[in-house]
Amino acid sequence: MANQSGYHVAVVGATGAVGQQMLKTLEERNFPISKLSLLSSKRSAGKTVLFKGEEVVVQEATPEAFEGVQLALFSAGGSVSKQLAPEAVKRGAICVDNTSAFRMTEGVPLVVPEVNEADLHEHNGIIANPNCSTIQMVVALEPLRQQYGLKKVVVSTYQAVSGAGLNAINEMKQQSKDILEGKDVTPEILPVGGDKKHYQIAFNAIPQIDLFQENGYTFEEMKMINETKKIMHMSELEVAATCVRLPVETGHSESVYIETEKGGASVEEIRSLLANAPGIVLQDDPSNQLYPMATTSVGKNDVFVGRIRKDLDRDNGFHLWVVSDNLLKGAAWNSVQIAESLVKLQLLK
Ligand code: NAP
Ligand code: 3JM
Repeated sequence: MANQSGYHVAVVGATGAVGQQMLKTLEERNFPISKLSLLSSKRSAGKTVLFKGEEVVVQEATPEAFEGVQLALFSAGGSVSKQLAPEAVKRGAICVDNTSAFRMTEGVPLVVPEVNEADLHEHNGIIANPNCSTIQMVVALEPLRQQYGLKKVVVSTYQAVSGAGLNAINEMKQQSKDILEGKDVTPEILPVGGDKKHYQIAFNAIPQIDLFQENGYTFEEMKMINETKKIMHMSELEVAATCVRLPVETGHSESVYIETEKGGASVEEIRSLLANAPGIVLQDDPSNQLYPMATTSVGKNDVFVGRIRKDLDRDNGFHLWVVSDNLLKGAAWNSVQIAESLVKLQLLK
């Protein structure tokens, strides 16, 4: 697809769960695109995908496919990014990478525009998009950090299957149907495609997302811990995470406990602070049973916050419930938002 004004944009992993939302978001935001290259593995090369009513043919992602590309949005897994993002940079592109491949690499900005947009100035061609669970949490934490200072964060997640890709969504749906029909099921994907064992996700809760590390935490939990410190420039922040997969199609929920530096804040003050913060919608009215839920976050770019309570034992302790569409603010929207920031800051040539 080509027209006169805008940038040559490549979407790597265009046929995937994130890639599809990336295209929808680029279309909705009317991002300035002069040429669009849709890239995937050999399996999908030749298929067509609709963008702004036009059929675009998907090509295999190769180093040569990045000739002339100015902006490349990667969401095709870490190994694809490790192999192809440097090839895209070599050819003059800026890459916004949705995988964990470069997030903790020094010199690679890890950006959530509501929190650390200015870090984009220091890029060397690759900008990392954080993990979905990290993004929605730091959007909620940043206004609290600015106002009260932050000492400690303890988070438990309730994550949707769409975060594990299209195959995981299909596995949950098929399993649910089979179980309701009294059939046996053979889990093949969740909790992690590449691990030794697989467990039923339908009607279940699995306390494993990504592979276990030597310290007993999973990689998803370590992503939340390390990425939060990097994005907020707070290596001293105490962070602990427990990540759980639920049979929810889309929308990650998080129970977040924080301890602030300054004590004495009231729930009302925190509500009004968050209600006026960028990227946040406050949904917190227990008397009317108003609180955020996965289903009501679907299709929205915002981070929803509710259930704000003061800890019963600590004056500087607060509990929050944070929900967002994991494929939008957690992935596609944050990436396109980074691209819009690059344009605004005149960093995209
Ligand atoms: P998905 O639904 O399984 O889609 C995977 C996409 O990658 C497809 O377009 C697939 O193309 C493409 N792909 C696979 N192997 C490839 C290869 N060797 N070369 C080129 N393209 C290849 O997965 P998803 O949920 O969209 O996630 C994709 C990646 O995005 C994940 O692996 C992860 O790293 C990242 N992600 C990040 C977040 C976040 O928190 N920011 C959230 C979710 C995912 P085919 O159609 O040809 O198979
Ligand atoms: C979300 O490389 C892979 O197999 C992708 C694993 C993955 C990641 C990751 O580590 O990049 C699946 C789902 C993520 C993520 O965003 O951290």
